[in-house]
Amino acid sequence: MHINRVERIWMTFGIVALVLFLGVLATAAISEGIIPPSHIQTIDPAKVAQTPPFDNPGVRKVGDKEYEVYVVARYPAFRPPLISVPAGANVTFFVTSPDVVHGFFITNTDVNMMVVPGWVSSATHVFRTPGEHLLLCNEYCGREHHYMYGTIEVQ
Ligand SMILES: [Cu+2]
Repeated sequence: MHINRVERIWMTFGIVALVLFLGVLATAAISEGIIPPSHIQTIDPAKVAQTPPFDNPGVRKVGDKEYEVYVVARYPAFRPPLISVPAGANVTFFVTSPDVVHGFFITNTDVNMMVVPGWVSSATHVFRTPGEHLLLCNEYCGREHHYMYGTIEVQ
């Protein structure tokens, strides 16, 4: 098969660039120990339903204006679907998935995490004003992905 000289140069450039970028990515990921966003907390995805506190997901008051919210993202819904927290409190979300990769995005906040089976992703947020926020899965997880949402009610 004959390949034009200019075409060959262009293909070589593309392949070298691809290998170079993958090399940089792999080197950075390995040397910096890059992992999914979490407290480096792991969980057996097959036993999420039996593992406390994910066996009973929901809101826990852990101190004065300190809350922890445990959420299970399981296709095609979040458990619990409605999360009520007070305004002005420090709210830490702990999210895991027993099945596939999901997203955990709370509208009008900077809470936006990938939820990977086997890991517990966490983020802390203070909701300043009362109101409602939509909780969305923003990682395509299956045919009913667009039904995967919840509500954060700030009182
Ligand atoms: Cu989804």
